[in-house]
Amino acid sequence: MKDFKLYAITGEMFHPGRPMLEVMEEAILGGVDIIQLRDKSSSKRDVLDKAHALRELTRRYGVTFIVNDHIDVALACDADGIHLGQDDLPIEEARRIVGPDKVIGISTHAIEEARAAERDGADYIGVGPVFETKSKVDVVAPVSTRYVEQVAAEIRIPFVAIGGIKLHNVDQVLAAGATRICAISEIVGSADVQGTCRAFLDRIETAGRRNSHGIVG
Ligand code: 3NM
Repeated sequence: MKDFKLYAITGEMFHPGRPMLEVMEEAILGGVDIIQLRDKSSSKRDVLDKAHALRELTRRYGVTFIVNDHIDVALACDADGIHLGQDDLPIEEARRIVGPDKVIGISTHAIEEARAAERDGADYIGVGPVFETKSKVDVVAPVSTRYVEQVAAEIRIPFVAIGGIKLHNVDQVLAAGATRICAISEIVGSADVQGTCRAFLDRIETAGRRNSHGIVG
């Protein structure tokens, strides 16, 4: 898959009164390179409508588009890939359905799940929730930056840190070895979505430069 640094997920409850497409376009203008449609409450028909609209938007800007949970919606709108949870279809079954070219990502919350995802052919994993989050209802307890360190040391496929990541704590996550960051509330709930994305990217790039010079911490 095309590499990425900043991954934004939709979260309409964080921007009441503002159209989702407008907020996600601002995130794109701020530099996010993946957008995921995540909608656990709308009807499948409504999710499909949103998916078509986001597909059109992301294609216009050359941004990767991922659909959460709904493989059928992902295929119907020709998304670049799908994101699975641990209780969704197993990766091998999902791969059989979507074919070799689509991206498959999966959320992981422990190193055993990360190892299994790598073995089963995931293209990337989510690593979290690093901190407490209110954006996910069935969320497990925070895994802390310790789990980020474990994954950074052991897992070879791309991983993205997620869960409660804000501008005020992202440096801890980057210091633990993350090079890709995902957020919902801090991005889409921001009064300045573009500025927040640029600030995240700046921190990610600064941490990357420090690491490539062998500076720790
Ligand atoms: N998945 P926020 S945490 C969707 O750990 C999601 O797999 C998580 O939202 C995981 O940036 C999470 O607002 C919510 O905390 C992320």
